[in-house]
Amino acid sequence: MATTDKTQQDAEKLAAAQAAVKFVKDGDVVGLGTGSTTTFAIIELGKLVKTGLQIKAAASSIRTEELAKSLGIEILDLGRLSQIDISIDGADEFTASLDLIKGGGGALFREKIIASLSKNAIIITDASKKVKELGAFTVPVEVVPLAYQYVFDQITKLSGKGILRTVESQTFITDNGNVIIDADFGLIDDPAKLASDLNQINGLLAHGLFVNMTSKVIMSDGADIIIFE
Ligand code: ABF
Repeated sequence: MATTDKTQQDAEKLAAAQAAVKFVKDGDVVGLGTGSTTTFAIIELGKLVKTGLQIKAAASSIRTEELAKSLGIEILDLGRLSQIDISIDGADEFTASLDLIKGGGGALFREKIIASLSKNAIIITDASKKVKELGAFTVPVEVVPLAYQYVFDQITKLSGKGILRTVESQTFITDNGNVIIDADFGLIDDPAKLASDLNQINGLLAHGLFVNMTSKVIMSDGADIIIFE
């Protein structure tokens, strides 16, 4: 049973992050995800850069970019990259077949671009993220505001129950100026099919189903590092 103790959970996140950064080599272009687990990895990379590791990075959010720069990690323009050697990111849920739900942190669009560019896409998690079937966590969907109602209605037609994401009663706006609908589809027995259906919706910029995009998931359960690949 995964721990709910924050100290234990942070220890697991750190252990997974430390295991992941071992895969980063001199000269790599590194994709940096967003979230508390990835923050541990970025801090570890910052330490390695200070001791001579030569890397450049692409960031999946403004907050990740600011953290990386503050640690002396050189940031490249994501929009000018045609390949990333290795990326390290978190997830909200993952299955043994490496299907993920991501986007709880609101950075899913740039995270998906980074994952799409990555030769080696590594996901790091504590034990609480492993599930048998995706869907207990709602699927974040980034929507261009002009298409909000249309996309909302299309999600409903797919039997999803959508809720506009707010933070302290204010509509959440992504780094890209869009909004997020958190869509509850219940347990998802065919993530690839749902991902394909969502991809057809005009005005839907990105969704949080990451299917066939992950090289390995590195999970810590507090005692061991377990690699799913
Ligand atoms: C990010 O990591 C998001 O896609 C996901 O929502 C988040 C998980 O955050 P945390 O590591 O804080 O649990 O990549």
